[in-house]
Amino acid sequence: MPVSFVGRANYQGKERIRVSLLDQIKYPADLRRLKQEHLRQVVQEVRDRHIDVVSEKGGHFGASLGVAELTVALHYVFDTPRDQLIWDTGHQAYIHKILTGRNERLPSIRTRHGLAPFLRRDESEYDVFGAGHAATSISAAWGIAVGRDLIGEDFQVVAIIGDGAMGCGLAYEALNNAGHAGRDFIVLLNDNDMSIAPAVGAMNKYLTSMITTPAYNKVRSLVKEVLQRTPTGVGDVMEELAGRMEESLKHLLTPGLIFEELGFRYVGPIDGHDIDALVDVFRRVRDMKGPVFLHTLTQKGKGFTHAENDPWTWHASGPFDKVTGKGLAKSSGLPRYQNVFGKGLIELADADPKVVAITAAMPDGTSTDMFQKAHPDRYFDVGIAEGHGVTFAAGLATQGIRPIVAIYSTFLQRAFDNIVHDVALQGLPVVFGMDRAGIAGEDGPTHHGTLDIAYMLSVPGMTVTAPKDGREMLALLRLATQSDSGPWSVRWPRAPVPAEVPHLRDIEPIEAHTWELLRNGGDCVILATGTMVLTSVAAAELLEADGIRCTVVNCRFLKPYDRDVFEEMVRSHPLVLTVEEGQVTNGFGAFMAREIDALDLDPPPRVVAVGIPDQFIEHGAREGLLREIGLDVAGIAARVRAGIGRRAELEPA
Ligand SMILES: Cc1ncc(C[n+]2csc(CCOP(=O)(O)OP(=O)(O)O)c2C)c(N)n1
Repeated sequence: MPVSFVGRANYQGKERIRVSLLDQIKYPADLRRLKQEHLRQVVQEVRDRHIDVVSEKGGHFGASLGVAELTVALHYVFDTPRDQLIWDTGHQAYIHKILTGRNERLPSIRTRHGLAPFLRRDESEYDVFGAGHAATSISAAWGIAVGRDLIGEDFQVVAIIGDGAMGCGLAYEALNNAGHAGRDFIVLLNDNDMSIAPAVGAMNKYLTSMITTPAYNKVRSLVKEVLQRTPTGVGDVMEELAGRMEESLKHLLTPGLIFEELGFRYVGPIDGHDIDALVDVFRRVRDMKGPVFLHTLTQKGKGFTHAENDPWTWHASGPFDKVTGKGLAKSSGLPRYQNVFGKGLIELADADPKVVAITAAMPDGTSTDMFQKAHPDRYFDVGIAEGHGVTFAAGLATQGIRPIVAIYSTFLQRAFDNIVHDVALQGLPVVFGMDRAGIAGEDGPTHHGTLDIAYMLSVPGMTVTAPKDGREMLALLRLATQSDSGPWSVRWPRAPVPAEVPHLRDIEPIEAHTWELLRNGGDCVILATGTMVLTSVAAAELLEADGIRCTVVNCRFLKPYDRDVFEEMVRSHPLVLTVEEGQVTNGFGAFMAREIDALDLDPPPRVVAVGIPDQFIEHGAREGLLREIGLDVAGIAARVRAGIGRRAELEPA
């Protein structure tokens, strides 16, 4: 293997010249050939590499920096991929990718055909379990451990989970199920006191108190001191004794010890940036029997000053200047939907004291952080607990409060039963504001919001809406908070709004359940929804040049829909094209086809449903992905042309 020299100015100010170790590591087996004393340098090099790539390409940032030592030590001590590491969520796995055969391709991460943004079983045998949504790691690792025992294998299984994800109920369901079974299995808690935003909730307080209890820390250092003074010959016995002493005192002095009560052997807290301590502890834990809960403390953003000082902002980043930390991405000029929502939400709450906002650990992603500043007493971050957030909203609604639940479309999938059972079945007026609806872009299939139209349409009593622009989004939200017709959903994309949006007070009201006729033409009617409305208008303009005349209707209410306009349209056009930025199976098109069929028209119009095809859509830039699946101007125009051609074929001459 060629040896190269790394000589470059360090952005932290120091000049270094040294032989690169990372150049000699393609897979963890190469790492394991190094002496332990070299690991510090490896950690520095993987951090530098991560900073270099994300500063140029953008991506998830602070979490990987925080687990640099953990990642190096895990692959150093455990026999990966035979031993199986299950990373939670996967946003912190860039350094894991660097060390597992993907360093060269790292700059392609999040781009079409490039490395996946999170973890993918089909990308690497080291990605044991795919992820993107939080808190699945312990359940999956437990399944892997049980599967291992059933087939008589003997490898180690380690779930690595953050303290933010530990705020999610799923993690406790898994601990509760796994702890008392006695199987070999390790849960590694990476505790950095942060989710994307500061971690919230009682478990977070519990973990913090465990670390900061002065009596506990005093006992720990006392035990360490006794150990260090012990002559080597007596070491083993003393170590054992001291270990037991520490355990007993810990029981006395730390609050709760919830993990021990759940059946795990608790080890920690350990400094997650002390590579030697990690290697040592991992070796011991690897050889322990039964379930172990290992608690490490890390700093999110470690090694990059800007991120250390502001880990919230640096959870993820666009390209940036490594010295100043300033972002390099150009903005489109128009605000993003999420910002328009954030401002509108404040105005809604200013006007109505009953309006409150709920987020599930995504205050900035949903722009509810703006609301928090304006109305702190009416803002609730429930942590990564979407199901709980929805049922909590249902409880609030029983008291006359008007909750707006701001959760990404994809994460709201977690709460489907809560939507059905706790909200809709009781007809409670909860408003679901779904950001990242449709194609989310670089975050890929775990984050695209492709299913919400289908799942919301399937819920009896749910008013399902999709605005064509930011202005209409605010008007729909206002109407939703004023309505007494039970639950509402409003969806919007991860994109800039198509036009500037005035203050809510200057936006004209919309009448409930009405559609909007935008263009007239006799050859075809396009029933367009949400983001596809303006695209459909542009497609109709394109077709006009070929002599094909299309009516375009803005179907902002998907359910209940505008019955009068619907009947008029489907009776007067030979071709009905429905267009939605949502999964086409069971979506708006399928719903409309059924409604048209029920009219029993003779002759019936031909119905073409255009939407996201029945497959998982990969990661990449949003515009490119929309083009690929035919949800752009040319794609919609092509479907109209094909529909008209096919109809002509079927008609008798
Ligand atoms: C179900 C779900 N909800 C929300 C998110 C968005 N999300 C991604 S990472 C993250 C924070 C995770 O915090 P933690 O587990 O402590 O990891 P850290 O980033 O601190 O390393 C959140 C909320 C998600 N991925 N999945």
